[in-house]
Amino acid sequence: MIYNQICFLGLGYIGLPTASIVAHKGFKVIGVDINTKVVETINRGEVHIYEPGMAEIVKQVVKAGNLRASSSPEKSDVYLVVVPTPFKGNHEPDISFVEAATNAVIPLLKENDLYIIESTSPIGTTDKMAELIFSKRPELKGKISIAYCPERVLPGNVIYELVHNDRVIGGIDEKSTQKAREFYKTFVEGELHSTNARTAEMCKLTENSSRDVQIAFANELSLICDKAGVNVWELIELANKHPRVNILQPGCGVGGHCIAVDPYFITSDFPMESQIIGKSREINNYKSFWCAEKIRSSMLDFEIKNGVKPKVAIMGLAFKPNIDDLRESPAKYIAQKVMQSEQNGVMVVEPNLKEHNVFKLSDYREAYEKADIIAFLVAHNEFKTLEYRNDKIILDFAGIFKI
Ligand code: SAJ
Repeated sequence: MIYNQICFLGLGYIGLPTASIVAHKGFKVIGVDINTKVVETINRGEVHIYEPGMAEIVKQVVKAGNLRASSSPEKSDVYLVVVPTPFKGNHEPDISFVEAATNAVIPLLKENDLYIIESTSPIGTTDKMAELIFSKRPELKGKISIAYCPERVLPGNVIYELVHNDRVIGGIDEKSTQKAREFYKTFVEGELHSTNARTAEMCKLTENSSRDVQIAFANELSLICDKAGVNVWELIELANKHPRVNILQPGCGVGGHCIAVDPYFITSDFPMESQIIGKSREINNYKSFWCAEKIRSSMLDFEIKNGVKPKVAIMGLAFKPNIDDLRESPAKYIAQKVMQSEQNGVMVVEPNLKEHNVFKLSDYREAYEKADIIAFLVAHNEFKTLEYRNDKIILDFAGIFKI
C-alpha cells in the first residue's frame, strides 16, 4: 500500500512521538493540533514535550520536510486520532475531542482511506465514530477501513516502546484489521495482534485496570502491615520468592494520566460489575490521604514530645520515580495537604525539577540534613544515595530504605 500522506490528529505525549517515528520512516506526515503554540514549536523543529530521543527525531524530520504541523487536517491516506479523552465531573468519559477530530476529517475521506483511533476510549467509541462517518458520507460504507489501536508505551521510554512493543489491532471488520496491520507493519517491530475494535478498546482499559488492582493490593498490604508491625517491603520480597506470586510495590498512591484514570472508563460503563476495579481505585486514592495523615500526626507527635515544631522534608513530587511529570501526582497532593496545615519548616524536594510555580524546591541533601522528619514519597534514584539516619524520623512510603 502506498501512503502519499499520513495525518495525525493530536500532537501530545503519544501523537508527536508516533508522528515523528512514522515521518522518520520516510513518509510524508502532517501533524494537526488545536494548540497553535504546539504547531509553531514543531514547525521550528522543536518539541513541547520531553521524551528521551524525541527532540532529535523531530528536528531531523521537520528539516527533511517529512513532518509538518498544522491547525487543520489535509487530504491524506491514513488518519490517526490521538487526542485526549478526559473526564467530565463524575468520572464520565468525554469523547468530544475524538468526535471533533473525526468531524474534521470526514469531508476529506476518500475510498481506500484508513481511519484509526489510538486514544484511550470507552468501549464502543470506534463503532460510534464509524456511524458518525457513514451518516455524513454514506457512499464510503464498506469502502474505507476503520480500526482501534491502543498504545501501551511507558512515559520516559516512548520512542523505543512505540517501535518494539506488541500492538493490538482491532478493525470494525476483517478488511479494516488487515489494512491497519499493513500500516503498523511499516514502523512497528513488535508483534501485531488482530482482534475486533471493541476487544481492542477493552484491552487497553484492562491492561491499566489490572495494574491498578495489583498496586491496590500492595497498598492495602502496606496499611495492614503498618498496623500489624510487619515490614511490608520484607513481606512482599519474601512472598515473591514463591514461583507464582508477583506482588507489586506499595507507594504513596497511584498517579499519572493512565493507570489512575483508565479504570474509570470501565467503572462508569459497568458500575455494578466492576467491584474490584472500583474498590482498587478507592484504595489507591485513600493511600495518598493516609500518607498525608501519617506525616501530619508525626509532626504533631514531634511537637508534643520536643515542644518545638519539626522541620519536615517532603521527598518527591513526581507521579513516579525518575521522571519530572507531576500529572495526577499523589506526591503533589500529599505535599499540598501537609502544607495546608503547616507551612513553616516544611521543605519540598523534587530532584527532577529546577523550580516549581507553587512549591519552593530544596536540594535533597540539604533537606535531608536539616529535617527532623523526612517523608519519602517517590523512589527517585537520588534518594537511594542517602545514608540511613537513626537520629531522624523517616517515613518511608516509597521503599527507599525498605523500613
Ligand atoms: N506504581 C506503584 N507501585 C508499582 C508500580 C507503579 O505505586 O509497583 C505507581 C507509580 O508510582 C505511578 C503509577 O503507579 O504513580 C503508574 O505508574 P506506571 O509505571 O505503572 O504507569 P504509567 O502511567 O507510567 O504507564 C502505564 C503503563 N501501563 C502498564 O504498565 C499496564 C504503560 O504501558 C501505558 O502505556 C500507560 O500507562 C498508558 O499510556 O496507558
